[in-house]
Amino acid sequence: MNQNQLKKALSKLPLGDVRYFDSIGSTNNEALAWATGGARDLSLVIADEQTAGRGRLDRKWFTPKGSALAVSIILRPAAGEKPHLTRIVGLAALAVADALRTRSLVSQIKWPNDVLLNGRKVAGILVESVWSGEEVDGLVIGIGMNVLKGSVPSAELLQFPATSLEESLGPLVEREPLLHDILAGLIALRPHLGSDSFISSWEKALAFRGEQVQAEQGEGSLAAGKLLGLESDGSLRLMDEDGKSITVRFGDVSLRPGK
Ligand code: BT5
Repeated sequence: MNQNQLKKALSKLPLGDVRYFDSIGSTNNEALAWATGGARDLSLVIADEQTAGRGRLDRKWFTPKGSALAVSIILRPAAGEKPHLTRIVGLAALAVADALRTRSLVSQIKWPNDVLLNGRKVAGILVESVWSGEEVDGLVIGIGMNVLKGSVPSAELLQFPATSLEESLGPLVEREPLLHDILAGLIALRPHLGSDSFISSWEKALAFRGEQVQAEQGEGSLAAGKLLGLESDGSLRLMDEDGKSITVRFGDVSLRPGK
């Protein structure tokens, strides 16, 4: 990643501080430590390569050198945002989807934390919190996106098929303006986090809406039903075959098309 180009691309955004690494274990780990140590709102950790990138639980996220976007955004939630922190993963996913839309790509959000292009995962999001006593004092939004083909892991490493932007846009996709657009989208959408229109935009962007899905939770428990939409906290609403409503809460949920 070209650091001068990166600086230039981000220079007009109202960011905190920016730390860039050619290679790092995990940008989220660096950002969590920095947030605990007092990083300002909208500070960023960006890396060209991650050697220990993380997904949810102990899953791995692959970020090979020179081909992907790996960024962690630190937020210091304002008092008015604190009741809506479960929506932050939606904020990040919508910001990614908006940046893709400006490149004429229609993506979908596979609830809770994946962005799909042509039914394949192009980006994953990992939101983590820093606590001060009983209060969330900081959030780290980690976004990993496959830009060039070389960033897509081989199929045996994946639970869900993956793709890269290159597969839709060709090899000339630049990471710096892409990151700019994701951040600009997130900053623009953030004041609407608590609104009803935020939830309806998120719902509209969901993959499998109106279709049968299976949501596998933690130790293998399975909820199945038609995907209706979202609760106001961002939980997923399904309807089972008896017409009964099911709420799938955040956590380690994997969504798949149902039968
Ligand atoms: C995620 O977890 O999708 C969240 C990924 C967040 C990554 C970012 S990169 C910047 C920041 N720093 C970090 O250390 N993490 C964040 P989950 O839903 O648990 O999905 C993980 C699964 O995605 C893995 O088990 C693989 O099957 C698959 N996977 C790993 N690398 C991938 C890639 N590059 N593209 C598509 N799928 C991938």
